[in-house]
Amino acid sequence: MVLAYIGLGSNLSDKVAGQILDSKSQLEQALSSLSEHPQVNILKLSNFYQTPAIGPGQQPDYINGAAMLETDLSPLALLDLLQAIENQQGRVRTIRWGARTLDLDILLYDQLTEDSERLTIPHPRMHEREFVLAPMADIAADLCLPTGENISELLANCSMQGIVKL
Ligand code: A4P
Ligand code: MG
Repeated sequence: MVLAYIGLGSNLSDKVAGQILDSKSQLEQALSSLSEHPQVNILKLSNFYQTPAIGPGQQPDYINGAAMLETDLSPLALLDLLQAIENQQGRVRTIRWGARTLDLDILLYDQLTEDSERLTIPHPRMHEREFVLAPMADIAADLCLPTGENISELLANCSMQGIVKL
């Protein structure tokens, strides 16, 4: 079993099974799908935050959060599961960093460092993003990245990007 941390984000609503889901409900639905998987156990969930979109053009604010999971899925099998849940919830990939109904990223997978075609772990931009570090600090403030950097310190040194705890 390993401990993995995932980042959750949404800035579009969508229809799932005939129901309109707003961004917060998108995250809740994704967590519910994850928790139904026999090889995933959600141990901790952060607060949710409303965060200004980083990316091209005018986009709605995001809702972001983070979760700590216990799993025996390999990193790629976990990525496949996250992408299947994104697709199930109407994720359409257009431009990079464009608006999306649901984005599920692997932030950390134990102390693994990986850089392959489909997967970069730790997530390459997590150390500089308040919308990742603030939820991570809720569930793993003392955790260190494989680089030795600590979540609380990274958050304290991160430029404030105007996020609001819900
Ligand atoms: N991939 C590589 N490493 C990973 C990983 N650790 N976890 C690959 C998940 N996927 C990983 O992802 C593109 C490809 O990245 C995948 O096919 C996978 O093989 P994607 O989800 O299709 O596209 P993306 O999310 O637009 O790309 P990217 O570069 O991962 O974007 P980021 O850096 O995650 O940024 N602003 C706010 N406020 N809140 C947000 O959550 N998110 C983004 C996305 C931009 N602005 C945001 C937010
Ligand atoms: Mg992504």
